Amino acid sequence: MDVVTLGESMVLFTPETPGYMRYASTFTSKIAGAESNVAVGLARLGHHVGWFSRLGADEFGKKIFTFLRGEGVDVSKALFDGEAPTGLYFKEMVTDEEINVYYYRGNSAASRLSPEDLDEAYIAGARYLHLTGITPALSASCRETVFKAIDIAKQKGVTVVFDPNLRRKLWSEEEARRVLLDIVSKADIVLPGISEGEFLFGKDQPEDMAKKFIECGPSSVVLKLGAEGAYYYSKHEGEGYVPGFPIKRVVDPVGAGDGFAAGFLSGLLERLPFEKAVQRGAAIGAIVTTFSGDVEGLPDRKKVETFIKGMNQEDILR
Ligand code: KDG
Repeated sequence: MDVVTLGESMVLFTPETPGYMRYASTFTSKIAGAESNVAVGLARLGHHVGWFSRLGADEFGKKIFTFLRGEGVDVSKALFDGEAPTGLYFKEMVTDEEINVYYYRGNSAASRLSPEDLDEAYIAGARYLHLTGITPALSASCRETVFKAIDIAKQKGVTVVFDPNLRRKLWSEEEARRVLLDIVSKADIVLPGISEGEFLFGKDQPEDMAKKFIECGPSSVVLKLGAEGAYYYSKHEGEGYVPGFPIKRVVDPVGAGDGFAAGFLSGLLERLPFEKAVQRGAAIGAIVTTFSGDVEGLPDRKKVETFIKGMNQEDILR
């Protein structure tokens, strides 16, 4: 397996009309979840990727399972939990600028994920273990699962890639800061957004902030700078800025970071120069924002290569 990831996937409901959700009468249902978004992104690029979590033994759990399997993600380690439901999430697009998310995931099946659910051989067989800061926010057992997965990866020489993915609705600031920093210190590569860097270390220039991450332990950090692109610093691969890709209109920014992670990991898997891997991440992050939904815009290989070359941009930039 190229990449193994774990974490909660949910059914996402989006009102079909903009405005406050209380006035919405029809909703579209989609699939979401940071880690499975990354898995779908990698699968669309042709990589072997496994995702697991606990799903409710309900229709929504089956919907997620079927969808991810259809995308070519290995779901053989996913578990169905008859004692708790699949989590749900609603994305309210009040205006183009104001997007709110509402979670219905407390005590979900995924929040019952526990260290005993981990298959050591499955993790050991991957080149990369991808984790986000959402999972440790879900419950104590989820947090223990994340730390155990990291221990397994480290023992087996699997590279740990961590996206802090701060979700303030899920836990207190103090707890989030403490736990996220603990995971950063154990990860090999971290993929924070600039605002997450500010949350963890205070306001700073990207270069200085990257150094603070590196001082914690990882060998590489890629700081996502939104429309500005990214700044990377790696002990072995050097440092530099990668410019962002201009797009005409952001339709839905949610999931861009996961697209970035998928593109970046894909570049590493293909042993592209580090800068090119970051560039692929930035390109996919940009493409994703031009589609509604968290996984809908994740491109296949041809599309991302065309986008990076800047050919036929009119077809892609909407
Ligand atoms: O990164 C996008 C995710 O935030 C979204 O798909 C849902 O996993 C999710 C979460 O916890 O917000």
